[in-house]
Amino acid sequence: MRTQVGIVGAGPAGLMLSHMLHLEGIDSVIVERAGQEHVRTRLRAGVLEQGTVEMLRGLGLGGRFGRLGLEQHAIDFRFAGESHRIDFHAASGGRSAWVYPQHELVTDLMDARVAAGACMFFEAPVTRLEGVRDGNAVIHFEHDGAPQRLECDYIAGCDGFRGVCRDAIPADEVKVYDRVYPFGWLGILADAPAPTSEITWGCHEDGFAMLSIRSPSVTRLYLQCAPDEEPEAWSDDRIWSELHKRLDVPDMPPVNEGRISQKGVTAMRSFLAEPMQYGRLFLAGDAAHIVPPTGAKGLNSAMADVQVLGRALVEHYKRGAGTWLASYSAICLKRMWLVQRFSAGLCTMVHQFPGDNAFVRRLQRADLEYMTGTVAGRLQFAENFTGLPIGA
Ligand code: FAS
Ligand code: PHB
Repeated sequence: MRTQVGIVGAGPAGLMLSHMLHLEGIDSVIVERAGQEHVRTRLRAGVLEQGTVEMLRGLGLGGRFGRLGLEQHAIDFRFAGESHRIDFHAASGGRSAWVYPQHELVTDLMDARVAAGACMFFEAPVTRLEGVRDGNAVIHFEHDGAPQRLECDYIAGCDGFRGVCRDAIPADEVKVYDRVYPFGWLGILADAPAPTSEITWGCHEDGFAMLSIRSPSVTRLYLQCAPDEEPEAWSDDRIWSELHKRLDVPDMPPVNEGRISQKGVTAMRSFLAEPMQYGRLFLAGDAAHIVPPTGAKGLNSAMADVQVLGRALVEHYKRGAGTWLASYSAICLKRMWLVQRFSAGLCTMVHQFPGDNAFVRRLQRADLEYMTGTVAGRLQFAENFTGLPIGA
């Protein structure tokens, strides 16, 4: 079996790349270890930045998004018992973010690939890559109980943090930057409408909390917890009590309670592997980088990588030029380090770290006051939250 671009992973990065290439008449094959239904229904991110939305609309994927996506203009930061809004729409000169659950985006992408008759293998774990350096790239995978091989011109490693593609780069050719945080997020889905129309952060001395939105009747709420917390250790009563303590302030409607339909703990990590390319292999999305979900940058960074990689492959196949392919990693890393800076900075600003003394906690409060209370602070947050330029 042979294709122009072999894609490992059918998450948002792999599906989006395959869709982009298809629109330009470039052949790709996706190899995914999980089942299609599992991929479609995994609950993850929830916020799209302006650049991702422009990408969806530009690639003919704005239909369902246009009906279900909820445009956001501001975030309400709660600290010192008060509400401190950042209107990032005004501060950024009219840029927005949208609430649109990742599984809805994956559904849109998967439906588009199925409708186009894409070649996709599910329940097909990739076991190893071969020949990425010498130009005879091969993806080895298993499917229907038999070993398979896919020969490719190029391989896109879109297989997430725990995939196999990053390890295809020799250890002495890759530099890893890693930071694991001493806390996690207990995330719940609740059948309860948001009390206001805005994402709300609780920067409380007992720990961080967030209220986000998934639909007019469903809210996504997070509580800072121990990194190895068992979700079952949190009763519904304990969850709602902590959410009210960390999010409610006088003069604003309190958090609405409702049936909790999903409960899980997400660990927090900042991770980046350099370079993001090696020979015929190109890493995109979580295969190359992880950010704490604080800044809502995981999914959006995957889309930004794919926008650059898709453009580079189209330039190569359609115009015979290799400039973008040669500089793919440099272009993505320049932007990704700024995304790492924003995500890690926010994470450090709003969470309570074990062992921090009163001075550090007062510095956190000063950072929040500067970010929400000054023109420069609001502009910096707005530029980053609505999305940095891609491919600059
Ligand atoms: P993905 O991990 O989505 O997809 C990789 C795919 O590769 C998977 O389908 C996997 O099955 C497949 N794969 C792996 N190994 C393979 C192999 N050997 N062979 C074949 N296929 C293989 N981001 C936010 O912005 N906000 C959030 O709130 C947020 N919450 C998250 C919660 C959780 C529990 C997790 C895990 C992530 C969360 N993220 C969040 C980050 C998330 O949205 C990612 O950034 C996004 O899924 C990245 O997309 P991909 O790079 O496509 O990787
Ligand atoms: C989410 O809805 O998952 C979300 C929203 C805003 C953030 C981070 C995550 O800053």
